[in-house]
Amino acid sequence: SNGKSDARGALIVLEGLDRSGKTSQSARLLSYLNGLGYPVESWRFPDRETSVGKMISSYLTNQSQLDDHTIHLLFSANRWEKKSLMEAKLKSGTSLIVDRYSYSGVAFSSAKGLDIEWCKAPEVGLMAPDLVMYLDIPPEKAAERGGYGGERYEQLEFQKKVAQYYKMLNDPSWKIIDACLPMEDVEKQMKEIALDCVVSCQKGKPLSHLWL
Ligand code: Z5A
Repeated sequence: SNGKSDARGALIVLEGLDRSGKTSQSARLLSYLNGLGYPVESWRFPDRETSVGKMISSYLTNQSQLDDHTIHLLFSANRWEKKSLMEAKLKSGTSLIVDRYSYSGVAFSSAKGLDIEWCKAPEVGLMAPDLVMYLDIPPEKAAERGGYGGERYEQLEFQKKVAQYYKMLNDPSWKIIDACLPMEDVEKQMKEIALDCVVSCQKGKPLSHLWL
């Protein structure tokens, strides 16, 4: 390693149930890291702008029906179509804050009853996050926030199952954040953890691939 020329960006993923605060916190992290002078972008999955993303969006808003396996593979394909750009950004030194990733893919589909190993298989080979911050909130509390919209998965009983599957995916890249705390407290914790991660990636922590 010869210092700056090797400096790469960090892949930071935010996961959690619907209404756990991912969108609010990714915006805050973005401006914090930008303010410190780090190149950083905020991404989200599903990316509803691509052609695959449009199919996903139509499914989530109940405008189309798809078999559980089919929609699972579309969510995965939506990550694969962004993989080379993701890798290029990281290698060129840009950090990415990503709202939902493969863990959502596996947790939501297994909660419907699909085999967890089958769900993980199409994710193998995608870029592995350097850090996953899981915004932990009891499903009942999340449901009290801002009211669920009309999208397909926004129901309490289903969110409870998703929470159970998320817990099975916890690995050493995970940090569990108490998402019931006031927004500013959550933000403060997340900033510290994210900055540590960006610094260690800059120092040359190698990139890796799923699943670790
Ligand atoms: N899905 C899948 O099945 N497979 C996959 O591979 C992927 C996703 C990637 C769409 O995702 C659905 O796709 C999602 C999973 C599935 N279904 N569900 N559920 P999406 O990302 O498009 O949408 P979402 O993540 O479900 O919803 P969201 O609105 O983006 O939620 P959020 O980002 O976590 O929360 P927020 O918008 O930041 O906050 C929600 C409200 O709570 C808002 O009013 C805030 O002001 C408030 N809030 C936030 N933090 C706090 C605190 N700390 N205290 C009090 N109030 C707070």
